[in-house]
Amino acid sequence: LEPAHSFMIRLRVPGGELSAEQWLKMDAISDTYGNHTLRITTRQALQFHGIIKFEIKKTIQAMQAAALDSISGCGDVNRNVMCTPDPSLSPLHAEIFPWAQKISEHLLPRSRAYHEIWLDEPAGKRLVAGGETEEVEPLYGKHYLPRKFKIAITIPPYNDMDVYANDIGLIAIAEHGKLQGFNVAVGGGLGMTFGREDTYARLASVIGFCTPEQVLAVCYHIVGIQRDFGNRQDRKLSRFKYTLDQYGLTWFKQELNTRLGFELAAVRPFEFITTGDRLGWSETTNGLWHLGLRLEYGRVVDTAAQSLKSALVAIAQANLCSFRMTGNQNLVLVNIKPEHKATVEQLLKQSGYNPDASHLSGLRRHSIACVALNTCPQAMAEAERYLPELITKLEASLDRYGLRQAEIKIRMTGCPNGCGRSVLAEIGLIGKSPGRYNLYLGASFNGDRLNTLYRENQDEAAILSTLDGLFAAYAQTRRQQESFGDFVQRTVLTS
Ligand code: SRM
Ligand code: SF4
Repeated sequence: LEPAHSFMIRLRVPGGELSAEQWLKMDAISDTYGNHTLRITTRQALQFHGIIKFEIKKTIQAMQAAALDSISGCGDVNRNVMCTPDPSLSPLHAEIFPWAQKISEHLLPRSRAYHEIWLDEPAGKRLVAGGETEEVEPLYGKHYLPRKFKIAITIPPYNDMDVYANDIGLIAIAEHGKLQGFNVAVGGGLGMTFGREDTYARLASVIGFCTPEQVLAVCYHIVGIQRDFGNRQDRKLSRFKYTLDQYGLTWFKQELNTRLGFELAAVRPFEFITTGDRLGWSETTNGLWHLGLRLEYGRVVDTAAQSLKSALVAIAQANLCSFRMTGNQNLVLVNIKPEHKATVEQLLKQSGYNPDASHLSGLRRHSIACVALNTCPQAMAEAERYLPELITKLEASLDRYGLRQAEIKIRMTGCPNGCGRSVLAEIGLIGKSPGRYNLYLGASFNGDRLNTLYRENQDEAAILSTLDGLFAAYAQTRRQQESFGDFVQRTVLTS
């Protein structure tokens, strides 16, 4: 008898949008085939854990019945394309948001293998070039990319997509209320491997500007360059960031311009203020309301204390909104009519969930944790299951120094792969072994500076004591408006 192997399946959801009907169908999958939880990821997708091998096919077919798929959720291809999901962040949002879908579609593999294997599509619909019998992949070719590839779109002044963490970051530029195009940033990637000094996190470099009409070609050819020049000998060095650093940005820009047949224009000015989500109610000019909900690391679950999963089902059943997942593992309920606001709020409150995030500390509101134990095979330490408890202990320090509402960004991952983007946190904790973490400090609040390794292999007591000292100093000697990351950078890391 074969053991009941259990799998994780990741949905592809460009921009993180699900209709109420799709939400209900995904919720049903989690109960029928999964572990009764939905897990919103740091790339605005949805994961199902605990899918038994014999039920993978049924799960994928249930996704298809909701017009959703798992194509490029994983693998050496372009992954889920992210876009700022909250319509209240810009009047141009409705114009920019569909680009996530368009870019995702443009860069999808053309193979019908997924449809044949999982959806019982008859063989024969394959793409074959004149006389060939083998399938042809126009972009990915025979061997696909050397490694995964990631794209995100963000709308300044919000950097809620952590755009610099992506292989391609697209920064929307508007002038006089009209979308002009996108600044293009290349070569971001956060993964590192302990013991391999030649691996490192790198922020994307902003290299130019393209119009909306050019953006599909720009993305396509950048992916093509990585396909042709990326390292295929060593997977630890195969991300696009290493290709760029090996060949240099000047070479890369020339190669891109040649493939495009035009030059990228000069970078346009922009400014980022935060990587956080807007929580709570906000209204758009069309009179519709949006409710940003802070979730505990993306896990949608019913517990003894709180039945949020059921409340979201009730909201979806009444068709009161659409659902948009954020890159901070949160959820925005969008397009709520004014007359439905009270019902939405009541359903959430009845479930034990308080939609007013101001009762949470600033540290908790700005926290991210990756999945880690017990489903992630790479995890060396806890993250999602432990960070809430660690924050409770840190809140005692914050209270001591009057910092409960201070907006400080903390992120934890169970290993240095960086799924919770901990190297972009003001306080970053990266798991080394059970109960022990490397402590990184000093990233910027707006996501444009990485942090620095401060202490290695720290247990909880050491982490609490180090941070207590730093919080005390921050409360006493910070400059006006100085973020915790900037403070630590100025007083500890560079002094
Ligand atoms: Fe990730 C691998 C979870 C975002 C860098 N990531 C994994 C795997 C599949 C573990 C594995 O190799 O078997 C994790 C599954 C855990 C589980 O039990 O579910 C996993 N990654 C996640 C998610 C679910 C974290 C979360 O808590 O939300 C995120 C899913 C995103 C999505 O929807 O597509 C997730 N992963 C990221 C990010 C953040 C981002 O993209 O903004 C990064 C850092 C950015 C980057 O790519 O550089 C990231 N994941 C990695 C890496 C390191 C890649 C590298 O360049 O070295 C791995 C390992 C690998 O690829 O070999 C990895
Ligand atoms: Fe797993 Fe490491 Fe990613 Fe966390 S950072 S989900 S432990 S691979």
